[in-house]
Amino acid sequence: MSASTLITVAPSGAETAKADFPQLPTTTEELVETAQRCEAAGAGLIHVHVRDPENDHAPTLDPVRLRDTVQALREATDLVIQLSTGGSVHDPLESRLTVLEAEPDSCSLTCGTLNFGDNIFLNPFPFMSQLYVQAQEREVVPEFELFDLGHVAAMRRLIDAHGLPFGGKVHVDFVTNVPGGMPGTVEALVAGVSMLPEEVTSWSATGIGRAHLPIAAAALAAGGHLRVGMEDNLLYARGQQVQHNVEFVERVVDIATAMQRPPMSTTEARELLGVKERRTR
Ligand code: KMH
Ligand code: ZN
Repeated sequence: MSASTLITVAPSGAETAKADFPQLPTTTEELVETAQRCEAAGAGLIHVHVRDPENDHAPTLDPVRLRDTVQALREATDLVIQLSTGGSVHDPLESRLTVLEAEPDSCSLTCGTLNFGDNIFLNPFPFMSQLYVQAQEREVVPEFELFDLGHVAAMRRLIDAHGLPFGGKVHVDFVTNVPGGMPGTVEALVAGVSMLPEEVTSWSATGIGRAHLPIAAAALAAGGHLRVGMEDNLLYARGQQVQHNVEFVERVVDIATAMQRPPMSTTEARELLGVKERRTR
């Protein structure tokens, strides 16, 4: 079990509209301010979905905005910068591949198609393969997003077909409680962890909505790392909206510290994930 905890913040996602939830950080300035506060509180990695303030803050995969966002975050923080290649459920596969051109440290790589509420989150195996190989070529470390138990088997197939990721480490993240994916229960999480191939060097977990806290506690107890943020949950407590992503980070820092698994530094996070040195400051 790792002595310290990697805390990932996923501050916005692609599903919530700014008009419905104004505290969602969607401009570059808001994202940078969020990243700085979360880093100071103990986060080591930021999982980023870029939005377009000139288009109602809708999700965008515009290459210029992606590159500028990565650069702004890199100049302002030491966080590991992970761009989402999942995008929104409406993004075409070809555009999702171009995310790597923005040269993030890490990219998400979802290991299978699933129902995503009333939509389909499309991740056919040939797309996964293409993304994986391109990430290897561009020296970007993938984080395997596992929304279901079958995704563990698909990741196994990917590693068998193409070898280890850039950097040699294999980090996975269980995203539980999406309507259509694995439930946000201790039993489902433990089943997923027990299936992980031996190549996996670290794992984290998150629970959508009301599974946020139980999955964080279960992951800590089982030796995993944590992901929190407004992408996954909008309520800090029953009936109480979260006002800033740092609230979620601070809460899990307290829990992890009490459980003798304090947050890891950004230097430790870089070593854990095997990311390439791209820092500019
Ligand atoms: N927005 C979801 C459809 C990822 O970032 O890679 C997909 C998602 C996963 O959020
Ligand atoms: Zn995401």
